[in-house]
Amino acid sequence: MMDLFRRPVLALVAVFSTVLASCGNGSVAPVALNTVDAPATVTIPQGQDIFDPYILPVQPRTTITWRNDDTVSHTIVTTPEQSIFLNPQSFSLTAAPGQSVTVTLTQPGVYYYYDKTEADWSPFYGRAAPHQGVPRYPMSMEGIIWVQGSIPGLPMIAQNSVVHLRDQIEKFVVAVHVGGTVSWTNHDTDPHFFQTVLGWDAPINPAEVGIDNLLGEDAMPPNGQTRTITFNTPGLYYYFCFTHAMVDPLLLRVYARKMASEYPIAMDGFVLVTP
Ligand SMILES: [Cu+2]
Repeated sequence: MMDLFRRPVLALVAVFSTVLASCGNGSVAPVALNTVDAPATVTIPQGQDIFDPYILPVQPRTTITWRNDDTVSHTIVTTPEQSIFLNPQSFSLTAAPGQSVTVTLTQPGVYYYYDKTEADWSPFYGRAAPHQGVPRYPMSMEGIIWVQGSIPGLPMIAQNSVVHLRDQIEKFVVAVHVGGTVSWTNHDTDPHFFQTVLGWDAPINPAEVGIDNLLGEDAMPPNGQTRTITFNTPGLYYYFCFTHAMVDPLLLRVYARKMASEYPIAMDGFVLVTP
């Protein structure tokens, strides 16, 4: 039993060493195995073109591993948008079939990355749009790493909106300091109905904050009306519009409903609330 358990760990050490050796700095750093904490690993399962889990929360200075169990190479690239809370460090990696690649992130914030061989960056949407025919269409091969911690200079107020005549949330990620507020102005002519994505463990969606109240009759009324929520619990809030998107019950990931005007772009977003 013990031997069976140890074998994958040793295999992982070999992969780590290979990755480090291929970095080109000429020396192989010793690998310290942390047997206490769960490893921060994102898996690329075979033939699905997804990153699993979709959202990975980690502490600063964590080394994150992407393990490619697929039979083709995948790229792992931060989207071009950068701010103090979105992609504060950029990375660009390629994981060959059967191999693992790692990156160590020190700066707290949300890292939004995608595979540029399976999706295209759309500046218009600020989203990675999936290529036609990918196995999980309309889901694109993208993922979120959330490095927890405070971010100096974050505002107490953030604004977002529903775009005029589109089933689209203007900004995918907004961020406020704890105690701050986020306002959504609905510039569309239809109402929209916001709800948090259920099933994630804290610190993702760690508290009832009222987003789910935007599911009700008076949710996001149209024609320039605004709804404001105060966020008193730090965390990463993942939400979507119930009428224009759905949640995959296994991946806990939002995807666009076919009738949504911006299909395949999903009507979803994140609110980062930092301590
Ligand atoms: Cu909607």
